[in-house]
Amino acid sequence: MATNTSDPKIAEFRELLSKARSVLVLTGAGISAESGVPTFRGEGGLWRQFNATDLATPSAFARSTSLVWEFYHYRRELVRTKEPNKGHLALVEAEERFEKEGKHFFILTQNIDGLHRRAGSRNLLEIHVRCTSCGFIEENNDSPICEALRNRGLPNETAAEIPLKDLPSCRQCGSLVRPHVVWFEECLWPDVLKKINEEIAQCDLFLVVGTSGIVYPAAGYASVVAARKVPVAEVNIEKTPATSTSTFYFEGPSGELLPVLLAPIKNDAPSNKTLPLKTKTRK
Ligand code: BJW
Ligand code: ZN
Repeated sequence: MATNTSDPKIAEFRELLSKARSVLVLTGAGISAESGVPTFRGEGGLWRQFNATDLATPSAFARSTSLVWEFYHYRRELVRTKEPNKGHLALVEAEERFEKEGKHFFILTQNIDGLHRRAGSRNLLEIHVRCTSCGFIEENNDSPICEALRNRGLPNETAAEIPLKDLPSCRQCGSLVRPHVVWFEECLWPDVLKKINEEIAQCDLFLVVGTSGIVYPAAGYASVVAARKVPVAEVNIEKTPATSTSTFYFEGPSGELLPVLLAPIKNDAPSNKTLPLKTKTRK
């Protein structure tokens, strides 16, 4: 169904947005899909024969350190070549506008591709490696991160294991470092959890963009917010478990939808933009 900013559901959402005092946005891998970053699930989600649950775990890192580092090296190098898309940029513009109006706009991302930060969004935790021995955390933008990983990690080839001593090491104590991300079976850091809970408790509009909604704890946030009777809007190219509890479901690519959904209501709204989009509102 073709639609634009005068589509009733989009207009209703935009009206709510214009009145909101505290907007929380949860983004997942889908927001970066139009930048060319593969999502975890679906097409392009597998790396070699593995999926995220096989490799993004402390036990996989302990057992197959070289393999897990190859996986992260591949993704790390890939995202360096990608640029933020119109969805990331629409969020930056909305954040700036809200701040100017003395209102609150916060992005909670599950992504580690850095594209929100590169687009200009603030309030993002961007830390890259952590020492497995002394715990030192370092932002590391080296390419490759170590010589042994140069030209490694290609999805279609299997290579010899890299000895631990040649994998990325701590600049403080020389021990092995790991990606500083939350793996399966690990809890989010307490300070991050505290901030998330504050944002969830205070938001008066929740926008969920490009996440499959199956990995907890993030998968539970839409229903927690909906239980407070706060409107939840979902943007996704397909339905997810969150769709049934969402007030609005906007079906389509976030790079096309977010600029329309988040555009200012007065003057410069792109009101004649036409999109291939299906919308529905749930009561
Ligand atoms: C578009 C689009 C476009 C495409 N426009 N949209 C059994 C039952 C319930 C829970 C568990 C269980 N067993 C274990 C658990 C807990 C586990 C979990 O939830 N597992 C599930 C698989 C069931 N969770 C955890 O372990 C978490 N920790 C925890 O719970 O601690 C307590 C605990 C301690 C000890 C034991 C057990 C529990 C931690 C989870 C950490 C997840 N980390 C990862 C990897 C991060 C590092 C890395 O990047 O490598 O985070 S997993 C991976 O999934 C990544 C993502 O952030 C996360 C979510 O994925 P996301 O972003 O939603 O991407 P996709 O690919 O799934 O979806 C893309 C979406 O975009 C799709 O919907 C598309 O349609 C859409 N899309 N193009 C708009 N253009
Ligand atoms: Zn160290």
